[in-house]
Amino acid sequence: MEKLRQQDFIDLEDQFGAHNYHPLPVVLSRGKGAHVWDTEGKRYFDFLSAYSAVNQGHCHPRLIQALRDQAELLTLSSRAFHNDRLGPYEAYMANYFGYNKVLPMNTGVEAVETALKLCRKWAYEVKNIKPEQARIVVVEHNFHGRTMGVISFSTDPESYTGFGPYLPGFVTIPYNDVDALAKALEDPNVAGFLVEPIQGEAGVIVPDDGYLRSCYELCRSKNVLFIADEIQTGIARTGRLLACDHEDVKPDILILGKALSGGVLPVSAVLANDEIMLCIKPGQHGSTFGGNPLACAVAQTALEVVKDEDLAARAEYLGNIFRDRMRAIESDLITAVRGKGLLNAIDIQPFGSGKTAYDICLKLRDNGLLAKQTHIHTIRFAPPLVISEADLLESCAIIRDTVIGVEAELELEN
Ligand code: IF1
Repeated sequence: MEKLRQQDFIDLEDQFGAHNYHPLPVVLSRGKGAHVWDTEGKRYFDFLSAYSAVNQGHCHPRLIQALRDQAELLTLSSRAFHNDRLGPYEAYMANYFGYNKVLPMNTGVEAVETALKLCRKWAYEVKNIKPEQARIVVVEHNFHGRTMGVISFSTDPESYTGFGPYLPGFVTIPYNDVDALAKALEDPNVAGFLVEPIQGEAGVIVPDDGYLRSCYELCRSKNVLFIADEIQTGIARTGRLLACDHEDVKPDILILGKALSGGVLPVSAVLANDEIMLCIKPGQHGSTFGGNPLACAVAQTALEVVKDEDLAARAEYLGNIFRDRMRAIESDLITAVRGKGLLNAIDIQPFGSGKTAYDICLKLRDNGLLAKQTHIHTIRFAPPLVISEADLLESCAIIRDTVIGVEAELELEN
């Protein structure tokens, strides 16, 4: 068979796949650490890391070894039976994050749904809210996934339009607004507050210092569960194990996904203490694949790697270098640089040229670096945390040269 070119793969997806994405035109076939290669052998720095799922780097040898070893023994038992990886993994994980209990799921959004169900159960069984009356407070510009439940409280028209009717029981307040939360919590039927410690999809929006802490204390004072979606921010991405650690906040319900498996397979989890977690009884929640031995083996190894390679400290150290370098770029195109650890974004102001962050991402691709725009004028930069300092500096130079090149082009056009 004739070798397929990149465009052929793109055409196949276009013809036979649903059109629910508009990817950057590059077809990847290999990854190692902070690098990926396309089908033609061109190498790139990966500055998306599959939305922070590959914090440990592509195809980390320890993760692949764990996958291989377990794959030859047992991949799936279902929860109808016990398996010999689940218990040890749950014990490791509970101890690692400091919670009594772990509830394993697969994708991120399933873990969010699990947390919402858990919060409602707790509301009725422990907080004694009247049946059907429980409310959960959420914030504007949230992103928690794609299920019916979660899009019901999305404020992004693209995410929710045309998918109604929506699930009731949610109250939306502005992000980074402690007073709004205080007001919302005056309703005694509020059972929980769901928040991303840094909003990813919204454009890497970092709230004011003290926001999480104040929200947490408000929740505490009103007997409301503080539920943190750390699917994107957790597991060392922001320079701490959890983004909530920056403010010494310990969520009542912690939601993890993405890098929990180092990008090897979908593994997510909800953590909570007994008073909350034991509200869900046998038969009331579950998943065919949740807690499967393959996932447990990989996830435990993924967490070990984060500790053994000190990835949180790396993210903190390299993140400071990255933001310094971005702020040093002498270009009027860059109007903002923000982030924490290695979860960063820059805003691009295109001089009314009609050019968008997407156009810059195409140029970055040509120059050997893959990144993804979010909204029209923001580019997110989130390399694997294992990236070497030399590679990070080289990447910063690529970004600088690309932005300066685009600016020069625009000036020529004007
Ligand atoms: C897509 C965004 C990132 C998440 C948070 C839950 C989930 C996500 C904070 C759901 C997932 C992904 C999903 C992916 C794109 C990506 C994304 F741009 F859409 F917003 F990362 F920033 N909570 N985020 O970020 O996890 O069920 O997907 O495992 O295309 O939807 P999932």
